[in-house]
Amino acid sequence: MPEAVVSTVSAIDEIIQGLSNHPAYISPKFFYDAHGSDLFSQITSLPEYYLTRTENAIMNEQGDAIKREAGAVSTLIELGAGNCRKAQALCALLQPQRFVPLDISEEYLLEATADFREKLPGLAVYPVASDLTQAIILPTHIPPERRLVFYPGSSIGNFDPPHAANLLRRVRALLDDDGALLIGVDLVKDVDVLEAAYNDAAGVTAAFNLNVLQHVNAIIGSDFSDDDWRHVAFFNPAHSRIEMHLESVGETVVHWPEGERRFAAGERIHSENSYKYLINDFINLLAENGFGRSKVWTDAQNWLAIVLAHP
Ligand code: AVJ
Repeated sequence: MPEAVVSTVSAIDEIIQGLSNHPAYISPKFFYDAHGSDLFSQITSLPEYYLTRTENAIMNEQGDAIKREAGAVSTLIELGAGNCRKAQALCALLQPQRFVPLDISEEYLLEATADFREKLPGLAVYPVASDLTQAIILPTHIPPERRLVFYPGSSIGNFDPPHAANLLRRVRALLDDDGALLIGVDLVKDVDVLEAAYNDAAGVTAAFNLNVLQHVNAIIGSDFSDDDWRHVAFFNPAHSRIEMHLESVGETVVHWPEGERRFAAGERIHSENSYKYLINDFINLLAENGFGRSKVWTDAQNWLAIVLAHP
């Protein structure tokens, strides 16, 4: 299969702009080339990465309640669908007529879709390669009635609060008044638990973080070498977010065809924010952005919440 291509003009410009900035940054959406998506899938079963298993446990436990609250669903739309495994269970529960998975990694999405169609034959699946920082465009034949947008995994945490608000408004605009949003959000908790989830002993998160440099090399033709960088992740309480960075081991110059960037030893590239919410703040964010009525389910430790939000 050919390498998935996000080498649009906007991706190239965006990466060069981020690398030229002080401090340098790379958007976390560039983690997800096919290899990055695969590494993320491995992260979801790490012992330290409580998010996925906690969310799955809540979904399994609250299946009946979710079904009751969601009512009849004609189209399930999943944002950041990845391997589409969460939606398989949700489709079995809610029995929609069609499933529209959106993901930034086209190659990975098409593979996941093939697997999904084998497991749930009968269901119409329309995969859409889509960058959620841009306008969300669905195939025009998807009826507007009774849509459920599913945004699991606390991926909303990648957006800073104003951008999260903007995304929620754009999701609201996809829905009729009979639609709903089912969203997973990671909650503030003990710092040691949070930091362990992003510094796993097996080093998969480090490999995931470093892989973004290879993806950037493929997009802009730069010469990042893994050996020059190390993974750094910590909780920043002032912003209530996990931050991931890539830290230059020594002094390094990174070149690309039309430019370069010098990094001092210890200088960092900011590669991800993962916001952690207080549940009430998140409910308020929903309410301020078009979702006035919310139902919340959480686990016994209050580590993660699943919210069903109605317009
Ligand atoms: C996919 C954004 C929810 O923030 O936990 C996992 C990505 N980064 N380990 C997260 C991620 C490092 C993940 N999200």
